[in-house]
Amino acid sequence: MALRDCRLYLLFTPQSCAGEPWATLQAAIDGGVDLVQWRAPNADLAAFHRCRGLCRAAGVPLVVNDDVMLARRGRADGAHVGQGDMPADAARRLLPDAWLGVSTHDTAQIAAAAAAGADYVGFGPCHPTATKGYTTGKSAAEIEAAVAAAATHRLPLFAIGGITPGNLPALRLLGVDRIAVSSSILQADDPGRAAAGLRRWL
Ligand code: TZP
Ligand code: MG
Repeated sequence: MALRDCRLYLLFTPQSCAGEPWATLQAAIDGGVDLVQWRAPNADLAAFHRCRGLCRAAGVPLVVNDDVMLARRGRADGAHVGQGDMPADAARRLLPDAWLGVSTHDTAQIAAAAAAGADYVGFGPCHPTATKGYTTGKSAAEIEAAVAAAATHRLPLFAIGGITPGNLPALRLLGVDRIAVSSSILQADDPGRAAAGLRRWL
C-alpha cells in the first residue's frame, strides 16, 4: 500500500481497547483501516511483533510512534515523531528509506516538517480529546489553512483529535481527506463497524 493511498490511520494502543486488543485490531483492519501506528510505550517487544505480523498478513503498513530505533530495528514501514520527540531531521537521517510522519499544530510546523523531509503530517487536535488531554480543538480557518499548507508542500495530511463519524463530514468539507483516530475505533462496541463508518466518508 502506497502512503498516498492511505486514508484511515489507526493509532493502536492495546491498553486503550474496550475489547480484546488483537481482535480489535483485526476488526479495525477488516473494517477499512489502511495504516496502523504502534503507540504503546510500555509494551514488550513480543506485542510489537504480534502487531507487525497481524498488519503484514493484512497488507497494512505499520508506523512506530516516537521510537525511531524500534521502527528501524523492527523493520516497520515508518516512524512518527511529535514536536517534543526526536527532531524530524534527525529521525530522517536514521530512517532514510522508511516513512517519516510528524505531528503538527500549525502551518509553520507543517512547513518545518516538509523541510525536514517528512513523508506525511498529522495535524490537530481538530477536536478536544481525552485521549491526549486536549480541551480545545482547531477552528475551521485553522484546519483549512493546514490543508492548504500541506498541499503546497505535497504532503499528505492526516487530521487527528476527537474525530468521529459525527464530525467527519464537516472536516471533509474543509478539505480533509485523511484521518487518524484512536478512541472512536478502539473504544467502540463494534470496532469493525466503527472503522467502516469512518471509511465511508473517505
Ligand atoms: N495527537 C493529537 S490528538 C491525538 C494525538 C495522538 C489523540 C487522537 O486520539 P482520538 O481518541 O482519536 O482523539
Ligand atoms: Mg510523541
